[in-house]
Amino acid sequence: MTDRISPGLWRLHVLTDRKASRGRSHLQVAQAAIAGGADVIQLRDKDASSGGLYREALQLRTLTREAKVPFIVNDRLDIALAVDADGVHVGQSDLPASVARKILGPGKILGVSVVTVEEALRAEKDGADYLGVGPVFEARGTKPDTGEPMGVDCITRIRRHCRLPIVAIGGINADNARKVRDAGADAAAVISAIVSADDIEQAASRLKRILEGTGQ
Ligand code: 3NM
Repeated sequence: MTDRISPGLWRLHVLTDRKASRGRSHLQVAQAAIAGGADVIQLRDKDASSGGLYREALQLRTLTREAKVPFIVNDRLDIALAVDADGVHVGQSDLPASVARKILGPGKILGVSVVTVEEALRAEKDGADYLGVGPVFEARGTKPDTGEPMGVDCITRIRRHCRLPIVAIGGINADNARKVRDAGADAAAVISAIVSADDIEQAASRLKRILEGTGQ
């Protein structure tokens, strides 16, 4: 694995979301986010047909390969494998992490969403490379089925018990990104504050600098 494919070094995960992107395609969003410094692009589309998602994933694979940016597919292990993505991200109600790891093999990245320390430890045992932790702040605009915001304490708690990189998610923007960093998160995964911005590149660049600790 190259350094580029080391989740512990990633600071800004940008997740695509068709509905939040104000008419821009996954490809347009990803291009602008990469120009702004996104460390990893995650394709997330819960509504697309398999054929449609495959074609968009292929476009993102070409883009991210040329840009040397890792590419993760949310939930759809079949699509991740079909386009040779760098990995897959699964939630607690998706394919179990242990099964995803078995199918992916050892060379791909596996991210797992967790809320509790128990889930975090199980994900680690099941072969996760990083943990998605959230919702830290209110996120029901982009994930209607998500739970109550847990605040940054959930990051601190999981950080104390688990060594895997923590990627905070849920309502993260330029005003609160510093809090998740200070709480011990290695990275943030962001949808609306980036994909809904007038200038996606600028929004990504600002968040990246905050997460790196070089800007505000
Ligand atoms: N997962 P935004 S919250 C995709 O809590 C997702 O696991 C969450 O979008 C979780 O940056 C969320 O717009 C949505 O709040 C994040």
